[in-house]
Amino acid sequence: MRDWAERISNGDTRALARAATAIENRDEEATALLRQFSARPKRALVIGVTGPPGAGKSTLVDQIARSLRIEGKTAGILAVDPSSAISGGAILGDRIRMHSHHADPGIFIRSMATRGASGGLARTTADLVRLLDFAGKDTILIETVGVGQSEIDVARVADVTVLVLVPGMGDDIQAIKAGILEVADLFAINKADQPGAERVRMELHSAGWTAPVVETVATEGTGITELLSAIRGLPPSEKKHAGVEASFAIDHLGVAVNSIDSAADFYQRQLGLQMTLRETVDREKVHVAMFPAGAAAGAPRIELLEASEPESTIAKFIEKRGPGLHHVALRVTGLTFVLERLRAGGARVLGEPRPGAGGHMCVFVHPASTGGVLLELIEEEENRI
Ligand SMILES: Nc1nc2c(ncn2[C@@H]2O[C@H](COP(=O)(O)OP(=O)(O)OP(=O)(O)O)[C@@H](O)[C@H]2O)c(=O)[nH]1
Ligand SMILES: [Mg+2]
Repeated sequence: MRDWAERISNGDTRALARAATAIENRDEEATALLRQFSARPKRALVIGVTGPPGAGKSTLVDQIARSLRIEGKTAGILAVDPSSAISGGAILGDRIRMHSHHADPGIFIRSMATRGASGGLARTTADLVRLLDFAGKDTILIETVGVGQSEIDVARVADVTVLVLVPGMGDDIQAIKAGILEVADLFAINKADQPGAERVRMELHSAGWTAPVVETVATEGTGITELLSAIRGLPPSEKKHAGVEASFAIDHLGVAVNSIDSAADFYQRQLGLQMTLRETVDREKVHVAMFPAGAAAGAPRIELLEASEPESTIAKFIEKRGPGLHHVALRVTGLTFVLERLRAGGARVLGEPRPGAGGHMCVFVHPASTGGVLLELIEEEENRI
């Protein structure tokens, strides 16, 4: 496994391709591999390119990659098509159009047909970005077709998102799906060789959009240098962090106790809370009892934790610090993005999210990063993006 990661970081294209496939398939070995990437802060510039079908996104991405190569930089390209059931026409087209790069080891291209799973798409994309970053790609380009929520999710993975528009859209700008214009940090009016580019620019302006506008003719490579410098002129980290709209709620407070029975006496009999769950989790070597604080669905809970075996982490915790607050668990929407942000900020995220009891994903953050308490982040399946 260490070997595999090393080969990837040394630029071994076959090891990289194999890893990308493992990540797409959510293989177990992919999780182990991703864990090895977590320690390293992200270095690549991630550019999202989105827009309506046929706007010229692939041609533009191809040209940007070409420009980067001339500068001596490497690139990773992820072409994401959330609409295609199987390998659709667009993806195939992309393959053919991008054929010119095939012999170049400085460019790695991966097409993803995603079968409508918008949530998984964002996660896989984020993981592939981490992979390409680890592989040392200087710039990562993500192409998505403008169909709605999926590219809004994908845009969150990107540092900078370019929305590709074309002449002739005019008033149609108003009709572009809600939320898509908002993700744009930059507008590229492509096919500027055709009449009407100025009209699009005016429409954007009069609709109150203030992001920079660059005109391009992707087929001829015109405007690419301007586009790249506009992208680089944006402050990516600020944008990215502002763009993440995660939401949080307290899920539970984990309390390490010597004996659930005696602690339950307080919570149940004296305080009057209901015990809704009592079980032993063998993997964690703990007995668990849950007490919702309130009757509403999703009410925060008190979780009592008792060691079921001497070498349980709960036993060690009590030995070191005595019984008491062991962890705070927050329920999160947008875990993928929260983790990206935490890692970028250097927080000690303990491994990769893994399935917990009840179909949710959870991951821990070390107390050294949180001000002294172990933090558990939980994402419910239905909220996953
Ligand atoms: N005239 C003109 N045609 C362009 C330009 N850029 C792209 N095209 C053409 O537009 C068509 C679509 O280009 P693509 O790059 O495949 O567009 P796309 O947005 O990736 O398309 P999908 O991925 O299918 O949504 C192709 O025939 C391109 O040659 C341009 O600047 N001017
Ligand atoms: Mg395309």
